[in-house]
Order: sequence, then structure tokens, then C-alpha cells
Amino acid sequence: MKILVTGGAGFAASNFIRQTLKKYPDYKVINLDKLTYAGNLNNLKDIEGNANYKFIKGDIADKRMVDKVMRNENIDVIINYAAETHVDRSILDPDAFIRTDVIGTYNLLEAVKEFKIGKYIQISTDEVFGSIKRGKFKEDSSFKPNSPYSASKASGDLLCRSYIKTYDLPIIITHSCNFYGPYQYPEKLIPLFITNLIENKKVPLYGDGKNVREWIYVLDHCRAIDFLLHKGKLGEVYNIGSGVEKKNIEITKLILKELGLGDERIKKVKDRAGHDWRYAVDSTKLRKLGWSAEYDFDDAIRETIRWYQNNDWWWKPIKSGEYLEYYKKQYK
Ligand code: NAD
Ligand code: TDX
Repeated sequence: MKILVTGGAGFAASNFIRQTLKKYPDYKVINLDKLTYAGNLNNLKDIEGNANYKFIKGDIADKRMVDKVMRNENIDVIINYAAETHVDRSILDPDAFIRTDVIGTYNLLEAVKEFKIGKYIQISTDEVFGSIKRGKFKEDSSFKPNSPYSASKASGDLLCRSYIKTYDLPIIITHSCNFYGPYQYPEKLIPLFITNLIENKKVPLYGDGKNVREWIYVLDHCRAIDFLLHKGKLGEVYNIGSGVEKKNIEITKLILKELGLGDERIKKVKDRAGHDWRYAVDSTKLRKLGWSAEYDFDDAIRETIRWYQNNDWWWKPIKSGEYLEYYKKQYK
């Protein structure tokens, strides 16, 4: 099988590529990535010499680029991980989100149609459903996105839906809860807080810290995508969840405790605009098909903390340059 993974130099997709090449020695993976601030070839340093892996620098919002890859590479499956992904950046500057998450998705869907691709998996998020006080989002819950990020992802997902209904294309749409684990860009809650604490800085907790997220270890998400790649029903939508819900303050205290630090390291900062209160997905449909999350949260978060402690070669160079410009804007 020859898989085109878009956004393969990012957090989740690089973990997926590593897992896939290890598990299936006869599969080939093409990684098409624009290398934005979040794309980092260091995420794949250990596999860059693998004969079944090829990196192509390119933008999914550039139709000619996408068509060129499709013409040259004889792709069987596309997994679309590429996106602008950070809610706070979408609040400061939504432009790239519309380009990549909407136009980029559209270009890939056109390629699925034109080049008769066997399967397309859209990697999406629970954030498209908006915030929920009680209960869990189901696959057919209505979209109520509250940030330019989630609105751009929802738009891409709606295009996918329309290409299933109108053109009968072999598409699967996934909505996952929050990921955490190795190689996550240190702008997101968990890697930002771990690396700030290692650097003797404080951690900026938004509002009262009581917002709730459901958390899945990135390798469990990779397992879910692998499962859907082989057993998912075309034309279907699947939620991916772990059932593990945590308030931000709980996550913060857990990281502090693990690093032997106290609450004085928490800096309460202004709340995020339009901050969603809680996300939680009902993943019964995927579990009934035979997948379930395997990693224990307490073990996996400890493992994650250890990974950032042992791999400052990876995150220290990131926390400079453009990153600092962003933080000046974000916490001005
Ligand atoms: P990330 O921000 O770490 O990486 C995104 C990657 O996409 C980068 O390598 C970047 O260079 C690439 N990219 C961006 N624009 C591109 C373009 N126009 N063309 C080609 N490549 C481009 O992302 P992540 O956090 O690993 O998220 C991956 C996917 O999973 C996204 O689609 C995101 O919406 C979805 N998702 C993420 C989470 C989460 O908690 N991180 C949860 C649910 C869903
Ligand atoms: O500095 C911070 N302080 C803070 O309190 C940051 C960066 C976040 N937070 C809070 C905001 C959220 O309630 O922590 C929670 C998690 O924030 P993020 O890590 O930014 O994730 P979230 O907004 O939940 O979105 C994430 O999950 C869904 C990903 O970034 C998305 O790409 C994914 O679709």
C-alpha cells in the first residue's frame, strides 16, 4: 500500500508515520508537508533513511503541487493530517487556517476524485461540535464551532461530507479529542507547561483553569487511524476518544507534582476569547467495530513528561525565533 500522509512533519502524523513503517514493512509512505512553523523534520530523524519513506516539501493549498504529487507517485490512500492547528493563533490571524484547512482539504478531495484514490481519511477534531456542558458529542451532533480554527476544520469536514454524498467518494471522517505525547509543538497546553517548568518559567493558565478536555495518548490515536485504514467503513464518520476527561488545573497540578514543583509556578492569565468550556466525544461506534484506547493516562502522561525532560535537543531550538514573536503577541 502506498499512503500519502499530508502534514507528516507535524506532531500526530510523524508519530503515525513511524508506527506505520514499523508495523508494515511492505507499505510505502509519502510525506507531503509545507514545513510551516509547526512542521519539523527532526520529528522523523530516526526514519529519514528508511527506503519506504519519502518526504516532499509542498503546500496542500497549492492545487498544482497536489496534482503533481498525485501524477508522480501512484498513491493508493490519502490521510489528511495537514492543518493549522492552534486555536490561539487562529484568534490572532485566521488567514492560514482558511487556506490550509479549507482550500487544502478541497484540493485533496478533488485529487481523490480525479485520480480515483481508494481511501481518504480526514483527521479532524471534536472542536467542530463546539462546547458541551453535559453528555458527549455523537458523530451526528451538529457543528457549532467557536474559533476560526474549529470553523476552518468544520468547513473542511463539511466539504468531505459533500464529496461522499455527491460523488460517492471513499472518504472517512474522524473527530478526535485532544492528543498529547512526544513531538507535540510546545505551544499546546501539555508540552508548553512541561517545557516552561523545565526552563524555570511559570505556566500561563487561562481563566479559572476549570475548562475540561478529553485526552488521548497520541499513539492510541495513531492506532485508531491504523484501525480505520484497514477496517473503517467508507462514507462513515467516527469519533475517537479515550473517555479520560481532565480540568486544565488538574493537568497543571499533575505536571507540577511530577516535576516536584508547587502552585506558585502557576500564573493566572486572561482567558482565551470564545474559550470552549468542555469537549467530550462518544466513541461507541469505533469501539463496537473493535478499537479501544489502550494507554493508561497516568502512565502515558508520566512517559510524556520524561520524554520532554530527556529530549531538550528537540524542543529547545523550537522555543526561539518565530516562537518568541508569537509569545510576545499572545501574552502582551
Ligand atoms: P501540528 O500543528 O503539529 O502539525 C501540522 C502539520 O501540518 C505541520 O507539519 C505543518 O507543517 C503541516 N502543514 C500545515 N499547513 C500545511 C499545508 N498548507 N500544506 C502541507 N502541510 C501543511 O498538528 P497536530 O496537532 O499533530 O494535528 C494534526 C491533525 O490532527 C490536524 O488536522 C488537527 O486538526 C487534528 N487534531 C489535532 C488534535 C490535537 O490535540 N493536536 C486533536 C484532534 C484533531
Ligand atoms: O497556555 C495555555 N494555557 C491554557 O490554560 C494554553 C496553550 C492552553 N490553555 C488551556 C486552553 C484549553 O482549555 O488548555 C486547554 C488546552 O489548550 P490547547 O492545548 O491549546 O488545546 P485546545 O484548545 O483544546 O485544542 C486542541 O485540541 C483539539 C488542539 O490544539 C487542536 O488542534 C485540536 O483540534
